[in-house]
Amino acid sequence: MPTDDNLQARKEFEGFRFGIFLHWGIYSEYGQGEWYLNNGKLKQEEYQKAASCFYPIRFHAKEWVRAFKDSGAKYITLTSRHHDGFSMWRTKESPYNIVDATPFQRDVLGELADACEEEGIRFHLYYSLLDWMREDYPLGSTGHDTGRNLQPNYDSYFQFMKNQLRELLCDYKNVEGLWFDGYWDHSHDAKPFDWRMTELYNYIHSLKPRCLIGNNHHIATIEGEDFQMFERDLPGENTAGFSPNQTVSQLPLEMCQTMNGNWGYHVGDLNYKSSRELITLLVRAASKGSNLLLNIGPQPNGEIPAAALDRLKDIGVWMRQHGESIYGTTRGEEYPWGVTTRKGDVTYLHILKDTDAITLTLDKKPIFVSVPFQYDNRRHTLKIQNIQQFDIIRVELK
Ligand code: FHN
Repeated sequence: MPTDDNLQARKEFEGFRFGIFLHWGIYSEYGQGEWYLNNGKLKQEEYQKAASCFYPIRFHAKEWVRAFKDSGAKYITLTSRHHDGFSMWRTKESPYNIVDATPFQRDVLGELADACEEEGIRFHLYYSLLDWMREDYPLGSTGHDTGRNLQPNYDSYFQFMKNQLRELLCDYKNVEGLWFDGYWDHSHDAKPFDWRMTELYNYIHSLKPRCLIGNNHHIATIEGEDFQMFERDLPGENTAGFSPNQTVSQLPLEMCQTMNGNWGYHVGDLNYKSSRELITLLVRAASKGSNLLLNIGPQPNGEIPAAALDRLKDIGVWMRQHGESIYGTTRGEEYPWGVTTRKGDVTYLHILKDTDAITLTLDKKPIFVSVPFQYDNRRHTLKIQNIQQFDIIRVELK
């Protein structure tokens, strides 16, 4: 049973509608995305050398967080440890971490946690369930060529994860959400693999009852989860092919998407979606009752790529003007011309397609419409003309 605190946290999370996802680690140095250890078939000794020269001289947690805040984002989700097993905080559980293994020696996770606290931004953490480096992690479908001497022992690996999660939740006071990933690594096992997720969730909630747990497992929600996530897809759509069996639950929803084509920094990927495309995605997500967790892959020198900053600025300008139609809204409807979002008796019409006029059947009489309109009392239809793509029309019902 979720506590009252937890239910309150879920409600607040649902109202946020916009967050920033950060994939940052030593993989960023290779500039080949966060799967480079696996995809490049590197041996761990070679790959790990990147730690000994990780020195992001231009990293300023406050500048990052201010840029996210100005974009209108209400929370961030940082990769605390991705599949390469490198921990972005001062963990006692492994020397392979940002403080002990790099010349930088700074706890970037802690600095971002503090900056978020100061700026009033919610702080969530991504945590990989799978590990391409540890010998005790029972090998799944990935990370076969990293050259470790495998000694699978899930009890020991499970304990390691619990210890790390305890550090994250107890040493950094403002961690309000955990975003698990990698569960799918064992989805093709001949004998079903028991991740002991419910046990892990109970442990997390025993440490911090209001902590919001989500898992990118691409299946229906598991007991103990507090929000449901969809990778590269609006809830209920399966265009990316990750989630054919993922039904939409009653939990708060979140979809994640990249700004370009990669999660981690990729030096060759300048194929960024336009600001307009990203804003449209945010609107569509809100209309599905979902948050958008928009990803950025920071550079190895500690800077946010300029193309990402440009888009954050544009989104911020739009959110300052139109945020009312996004924050705290509930699921709306989809129409040939666009979508709607709702807040109580107010419906926001987001015109996403090139259209001159729209006609809408309402279940109540409008008492206010932000543009000239005609209302047919008999048919209960609202007609609006002379509209333009990307207009937002506020309709208040009696
Ligand atoms: O393998 C990861 C990937 O690197 C990235 O973190 C994404 C984010 O949704 N999740 C996994 C793929 O499903």
